[in-house]
Amino acid sequence: MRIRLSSRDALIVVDMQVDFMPGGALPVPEGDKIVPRLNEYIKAFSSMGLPVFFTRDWHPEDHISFKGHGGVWPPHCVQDTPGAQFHPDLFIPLDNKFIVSKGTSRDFDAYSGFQGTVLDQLLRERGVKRIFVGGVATDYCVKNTVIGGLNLGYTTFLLLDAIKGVDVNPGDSEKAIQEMLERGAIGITLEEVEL
Ligand code: VGL
Ligand code: ZN
Repeated sequence: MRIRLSSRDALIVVDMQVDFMPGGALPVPEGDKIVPRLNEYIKAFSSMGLPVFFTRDWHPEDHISFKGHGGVWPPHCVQDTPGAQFHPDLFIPLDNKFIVSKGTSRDFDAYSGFQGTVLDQLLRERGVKRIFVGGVATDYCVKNTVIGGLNLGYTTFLLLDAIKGVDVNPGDSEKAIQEMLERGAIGITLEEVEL
């Protein structure tokens, strides 16, 4: 498929934070390996004047998703800590970029960038109809953001060459990809985008 980007497109980069990278608190294996490809997408969208959205997990230190506070995850992406920062090599455009924090309240978790955030409102305000989603983790926040976007009526592209999963159980990421595609997401790679 050939995809020509238009003024109604936006890129969504999911949770490319230090704690989700190898060596972090909740590492996604090879999560750092997708940074160069994501940067290519980011530069392509940005150079065309298209908005780029960066979601981030942004938890209080006693967040409900943490072990000992009712959840299953090790503490991660605690607000204003080094682990919550974006990967240092991730390209963050100066203009037309938006940072969307999620999971910011103690008693509420969000795997989707749309859950409890202004992401949908920001996209709508800009007339965005198609979203292109990459980042981590394929089997959690990427999956839920893609499904959230589909449910809200966005044409949703899954960037197959710019996602990585946790795979708590082997095969989780592959299953997540199949589910996203079955629900209507369109899987693409950068080669299919006309630059
Ligand atoms: C995520 C587990 C816990 C994610 C966030 O970004 O995929 N996974 N919090
Ligand atoms: Zn989290």
